[in-house]
Amino acid sequence: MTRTVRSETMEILRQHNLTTIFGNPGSNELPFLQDFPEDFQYILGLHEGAVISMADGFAQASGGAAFVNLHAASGSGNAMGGLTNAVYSHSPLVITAGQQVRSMVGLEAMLASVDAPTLPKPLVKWSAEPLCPEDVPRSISQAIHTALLPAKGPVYVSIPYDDWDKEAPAEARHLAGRTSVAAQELPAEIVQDLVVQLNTARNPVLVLGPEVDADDANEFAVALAEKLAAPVWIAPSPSRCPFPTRHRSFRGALPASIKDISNILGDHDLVLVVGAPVFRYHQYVPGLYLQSGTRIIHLTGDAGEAARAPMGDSIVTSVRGSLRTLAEAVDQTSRRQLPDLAPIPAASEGSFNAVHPEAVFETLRTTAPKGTVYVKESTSTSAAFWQQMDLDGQGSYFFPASGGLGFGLPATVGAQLAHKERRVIGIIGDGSANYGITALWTAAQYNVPCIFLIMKNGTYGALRGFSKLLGTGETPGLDVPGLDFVQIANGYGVPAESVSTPASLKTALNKALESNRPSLIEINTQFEG
Ligand code: TZD
Ligand code: CA
Repeated sequence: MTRTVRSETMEILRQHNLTTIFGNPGSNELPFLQDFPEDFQYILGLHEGAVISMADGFAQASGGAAFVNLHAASGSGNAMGGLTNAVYSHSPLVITAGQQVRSMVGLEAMLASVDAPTLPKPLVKWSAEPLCPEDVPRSISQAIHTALLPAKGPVYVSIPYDDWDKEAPAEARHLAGRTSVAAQELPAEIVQDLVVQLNTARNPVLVLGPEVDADDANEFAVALAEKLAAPVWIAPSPSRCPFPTRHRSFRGALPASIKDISNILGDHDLVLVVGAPVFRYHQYVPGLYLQSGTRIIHLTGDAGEAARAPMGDSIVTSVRGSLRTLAEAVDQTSRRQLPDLAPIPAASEGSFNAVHPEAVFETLRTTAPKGTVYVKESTSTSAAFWQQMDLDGQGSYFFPASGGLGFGLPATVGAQLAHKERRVIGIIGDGSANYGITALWTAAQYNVPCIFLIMKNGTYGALRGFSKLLGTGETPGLDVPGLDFVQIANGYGVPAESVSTPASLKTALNKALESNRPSLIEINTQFEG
């Protein structure tokens, strides 16, 4: 049987375990999907924003790559917002898009993607349109290896649809089985130097980022913190939870302003930042980047993060490998162990007919099983979340890594597709839900048993917070009244109910946990502006 560009490509995908395809098709993509192999599954999303974020949630929860197939420029354009998150979560998304037939791109026929590789730049690591059909399989292979080599991230390949039936070059047979590995262990002399600095620091502190969790290095972070008896902060604007939140070292998520961070770190002579940028600021509150007497050592797998940091000494290395090595090599400190954490405070009372966000999270903590995976996209409730939750273990928390809304609801579906054992609960704002709402349909049709909690406070709460910070007062476009998520969910085929008290939330949550279908709970929540 002659090997076609299509069959060779499918074999490469199969060898890389990329047999789940997230997509939304158009005419340009149908020839790729023709003769769809039985060992592959196609997950249809109804809008490309949902497609890309489902794939992102799937990739992050599974720890592997995810394959995406979009429709030319219009489909790729719809996915661009989601792509901003995938860049900063270092999600290895292998994104392909169908192109018009080669002979009709130049004359700009309908659905030709003019200068296709330029479209997703600068968001992707690599973007290409193979110069001839014979180079399609190798380009797909290059895309996969590029996405997975450090720093991981999304890539994009545009493929003219008349390429798929062409005969593949015989030498393409080398592609499917090949491997590429980054061996980035720290050399002994660097380890030695780091160990001396950590052993002799007077008051060291750890700042841990999402890459610790992505690299499954959480246990080594705990071991290092215990040997140093050091407090641990999660790096600002956290998109993952790299450290158990009820560990005595845990201090919470760092605030995201220049001034607040240097104030907190100013108590320490040595700051070890691992697996995060230095730093991912958000609110602009100017001040010192770093107080005198504080030094930063920065370990990251991302050379870009190392290069753009405004202070500190960076080492580009494997986060997992370096944390494991350091946890083993540093001395057990003679400083006193840190005291136990104070007990979690009781949740604040909500008002009549509205649950306080703290009570939502308290209910989750006391009702959902251990090992539950949380995807969160409710922007005004972060403080309540970190105060109330008890997160432990790798891969238990995901938040849009670049703050682009539309991640949460689809990523809940994608993460649940990756997890057979762990239940995934999406905590989604009534504003955020709308950017990825069509993923409800995918959850219903593929019977993905995730649970969506819609935090309905009627407003873009975070923006009300920002309007205070910026002194902009009452501006238009801040409220979102008149949304009925029970009806919306029913329309997409997901059973739903609305609750207004912690007790009814608990009942609804237990019911959702017992069912093996997706469900949505709309929670009337209180907004404290
Ligand atoms: N559009 C997109 C794609 N991403 C964004 N981040 C915004 C707009 C701006 N934005 C924020 O940064 S937070 C927010 C918006 C609109 C409000 C989200 O409201 P919510 O959550 O109801 O989801 P809270 O808890 O009420 O803040
Ligand atoms: Ca809201």
